[in-house]
Amino acid sequence: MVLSANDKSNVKSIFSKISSHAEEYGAETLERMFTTYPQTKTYFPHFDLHHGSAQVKAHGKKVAAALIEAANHIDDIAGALSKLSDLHAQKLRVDPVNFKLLGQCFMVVVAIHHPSALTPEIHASLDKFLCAVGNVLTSKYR
Ligand code: HNI
Repeated sequence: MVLSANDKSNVKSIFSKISSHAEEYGAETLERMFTTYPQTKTYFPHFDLHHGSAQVKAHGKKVAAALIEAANHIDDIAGALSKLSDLHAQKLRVDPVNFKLLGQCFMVVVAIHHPSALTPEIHASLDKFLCAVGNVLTSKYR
């Protein structure tokens, strides 16, 4: 997934609006994913997944922070997420289809909170970016 210079600038502009809401948007993304695609819950048997769960909030913050890190290093997403890529491929072994589901839910959260910012062009660039992040996190499966 190749991001053009225009995609990169679109991603940075939407993330400038997202960054200050990392915990909230991350937790909302996870809650939507667990509700809409219940099969994703199988990776979190050790979590309390109820609405308002402190574990989901804390995890949402970590996931959003990783996305922010990727956006901040958009020319080297693989380098920025290298450790996370090891973790997801070697330890967690999350089926790659799930990354699309999480990305979809994140897009919905952004759309809800920033309806006018998510123009079709920004939507397309953010979609490419989330796809690139998913590709990085599933690039080391053996
Ligand atoms: Ni993911 C842990 C980021 C997709 C299941 N994940 C993490 C951590 C980050 C993270 C950050 C915390 C690492 C640490 O503590 O060192 N995950 C991301 C990102 C995406 C993603 C940026 C996609 C954009 N993860 C997914 C998906 C699933 C998933 C799609 C499964 C449906 N992740 C996990 C699980 C853990 C995890 C399980 C361990 C949680 C724990 O604390 O036990």
